[in-house]
Amino acid sequence: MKIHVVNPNTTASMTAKIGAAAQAVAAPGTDILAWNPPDGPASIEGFYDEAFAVPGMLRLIREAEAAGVAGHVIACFDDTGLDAARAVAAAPVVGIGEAAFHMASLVAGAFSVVTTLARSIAAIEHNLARYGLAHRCARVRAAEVPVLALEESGSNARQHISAEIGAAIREDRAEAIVLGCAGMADLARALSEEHGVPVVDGVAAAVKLVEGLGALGLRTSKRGGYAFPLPKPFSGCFADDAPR
Ligand code: 5HY
Repeated sequence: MKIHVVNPNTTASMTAKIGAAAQAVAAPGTDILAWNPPDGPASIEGFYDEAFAVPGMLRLIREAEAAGVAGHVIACFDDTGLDAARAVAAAPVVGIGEAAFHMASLVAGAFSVVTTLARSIAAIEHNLARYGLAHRCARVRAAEVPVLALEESGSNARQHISAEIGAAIREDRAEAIVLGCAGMADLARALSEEHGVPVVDGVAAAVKLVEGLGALGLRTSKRGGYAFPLPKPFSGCFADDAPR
């Protein structure tokens, strides 16, 4: 099966890291298509960046649908544009945030999230409530690491994330940790070994969930909110995005 893993920001090195993390856990016979849009923000740090990442991400969802993928992973921890992607896709669409929350709740009574910057916390807390998992999350923390610092060799991003994980275990009584950024995908195993608790990376979690949905033949319901968009004209720079 082919799985489309879309990094909604435009940083190619992060897309490559995400693609490698996805392929590392993919089953034999699963091919990962790791893409990012050419237009949009270099990183997504809050609601404004997220808004400008969605159109480019949706165009890739449509392109991957045409390529016949078995499913899609939205590799941004805010689950950027998740509902719109599900509306335009027939295949399942899984956000790495939602996937990680569910996986963590299967191995721990309470988990904490460690994300990048404090400005990202509100969207994550909103999603936890929307998914009905807020009661399983002890706290959403920020390591105060800019997203693109995760791409800089020699940055002390990992140390900041590790310190916040230690605080979560001590202060929140977190039994598991969710890494709150797709750019942390390569850190989960080492951080789990360092701290002795499950550390969930949403990219890996989402890939396995899409494989599972595919194996069960479960695709996005096209009734209700995820029905295909109605055909209508779109104007200006969105003319080619019009539903047909
Ligand atoms: C992400 N931003 O996973 C989120 C994380 C965040 O560019 N990829 C991004 O900090 O909101």
